[in-house]
Amino acid sequence: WRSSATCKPWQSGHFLPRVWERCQPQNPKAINTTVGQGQQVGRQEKELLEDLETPLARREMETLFQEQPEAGNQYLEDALLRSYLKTHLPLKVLEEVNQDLERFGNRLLTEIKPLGWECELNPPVFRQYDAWGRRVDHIVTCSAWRRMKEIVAEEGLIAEAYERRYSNWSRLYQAVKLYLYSVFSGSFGCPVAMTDGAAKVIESLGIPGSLKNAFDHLTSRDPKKFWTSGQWMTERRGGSDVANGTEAVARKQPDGTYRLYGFKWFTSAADSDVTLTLARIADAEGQVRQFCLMGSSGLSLFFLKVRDEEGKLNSIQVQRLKDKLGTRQMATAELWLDGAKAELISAEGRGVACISSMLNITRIHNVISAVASMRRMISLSREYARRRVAFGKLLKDHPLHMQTIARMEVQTRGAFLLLMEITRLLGLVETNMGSEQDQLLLRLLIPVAKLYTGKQASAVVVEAMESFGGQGYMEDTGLPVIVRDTLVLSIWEGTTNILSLDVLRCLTKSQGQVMAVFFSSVQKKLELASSTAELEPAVKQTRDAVSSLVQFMQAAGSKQAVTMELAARDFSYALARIYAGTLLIEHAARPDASSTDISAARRWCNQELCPVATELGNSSYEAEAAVTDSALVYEGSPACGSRL
Ligand code: UCC
Repeated sequence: WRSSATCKPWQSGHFLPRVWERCQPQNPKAINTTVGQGQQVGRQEKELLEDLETPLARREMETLFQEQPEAGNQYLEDALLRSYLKTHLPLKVLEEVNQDLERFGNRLLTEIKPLGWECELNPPVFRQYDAWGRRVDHIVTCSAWRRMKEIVAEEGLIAEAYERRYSNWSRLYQAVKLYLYSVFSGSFGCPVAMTDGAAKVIESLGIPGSLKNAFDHLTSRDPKKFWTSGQWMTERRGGSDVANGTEAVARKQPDGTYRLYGFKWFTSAADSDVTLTLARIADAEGQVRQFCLMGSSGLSLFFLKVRDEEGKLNSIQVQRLKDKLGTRQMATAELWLDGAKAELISAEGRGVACISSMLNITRIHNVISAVASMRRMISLSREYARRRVAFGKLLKDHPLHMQTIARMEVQTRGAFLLLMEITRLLGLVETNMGSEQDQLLLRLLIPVAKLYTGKQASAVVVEAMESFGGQGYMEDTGLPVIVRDTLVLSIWEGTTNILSLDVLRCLTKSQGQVMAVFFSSVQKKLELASSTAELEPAVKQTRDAVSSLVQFMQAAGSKQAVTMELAARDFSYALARIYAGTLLIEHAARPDASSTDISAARRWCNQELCPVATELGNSSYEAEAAVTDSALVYEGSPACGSRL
């Protein structure tokens, strides 16, 4: 067996055949049991290599074909998470939280992970009629799914954020628990997100008397009392365009309540106890007034219980369950509202503005899931690399394989710090400890983080799946479940383009103030880091990117509106990359930072931090570019050829 040092492809005119030839172990006995750089291998690795040395025929029983990657306590194994908490949390909070997270990490492995898998194996089924032909519209969930609900209450996964025992750090602590929980939740993270969002809406309304009971249930730690909430926003005509797509009508009743009529096309976690939903209020003649017909100004927000005290549906019919690519553990349904009793909870016509605090929370949960999926796939991937032998050595001793995982690691670190930053800001804002600047920054960073991490996660989990070779594609490894359940994250809670446009909206609404706060926050963090010599290149790259972004904004100011629209996605990516780079630099400038913290910051900043500026130079955002885009897309398509 030749060491990798002798295996130099560039010395060969016939790259592939030569590499293959050289990498075939002529004699299994000759497999090197020392790691590339001369380190001794661990006991487990040694056993693995010895096992491979024994000829197949002489092995008593073939116990092992492929070693299963098994990561341990996710909290204990997450160096970045632990160093972040150590850096930011007050000592007393850290001590308490640390103990709880270690315990929770063990519970996840021993109890919650098997439940999550059970949810995958036993997805919900829809039973429309009972044995005697009566319409029951029963969504049957498995016992593991129902147990998940109890665990969410026991662990205070919602309660923690509203009890605020750790003041402004409660939100971050809740987010960390959810981050650890996410991939083992069997998609129960979805109802958790919406429940958190509903509690937030009720809290932001000042917990009115009529909603006090619901708030207590939604934030309860008592499994018997705990309720989950849905978020029924999507109708047939509008997923993104909620304003124009919502047809549901609300009719006022003599007792002041409303009855809702309409069709909800996607209702996630349709087995929830309560929900928030949007509808247009009809006048006394039963008509929806003309000015209310279109646009979000006509939408109002309602709270309703899905079932009555006896468990009967609240004048709701389930049409069918959705057949989804992923998140199959969770029931997503089409629902007819046929006079569902509901309570108006927003001012008339202020439904979208009112539900936006729910959207902001569920978007943060989306970020949590994205980062958690990336982290989990990398953990498994690196464990596998410690056990799997190919071409005579462990995967971890193949530099190209390690480079691939390291690139994913850098992406995940940037995303993780973005997540911590938004939950840190949210904690400050909701305990009245945040400044107006914090509020503005939070408003901007939520859509930025959501859109960016959704895309990152899809790319990273697919890349990580590949690192297991064919095994990554096998259902019973559980890896495809993570991939499937991650792919929805760029769609849920607003697609990448819709959120990019939301970024522009909040720029316009704040008259550019959000950008001033963004730049000043980046600048402050970079200043603090600029004395660390090893970070100089990264600091310079980030400052250059900021200058390019400023230039872009100045240039775009004099262009047509279509320019900003065409640039919206690249612009949002620039914000995400610059801010995440800044956070990585800040983390790497701590006195006790590790060399890997520094490498991560440097590598992140080596990528194109400001994709938008380059594109402006190429005129990709001019009005003519939009015409060319359409021509490119529709070339050869008979339906559109004549129009172009
Ligand atoms: O997918 C769904 C459920 C999935 C399950 C949940 C999983 C969660 C993750 C779990 C992980 C495990 S439910 C469907 C989600 N649908 C969306 O996200 C809709 C996407 N579309 C948008 O976000 C649009 O931008 C709309 C609907 C908000 C645009 O509607 P409008 O009517 O054009 O909105 P405007 O005019 O921009 O905003 C109306 C008001 C404004 O306030 P005022 O009137 O005072 O000026 C906005 O500033 O609402 C305010 N507003 C916001 N405020 C709008 N968005 C926000 C916001 N994000 N934050 C604060």
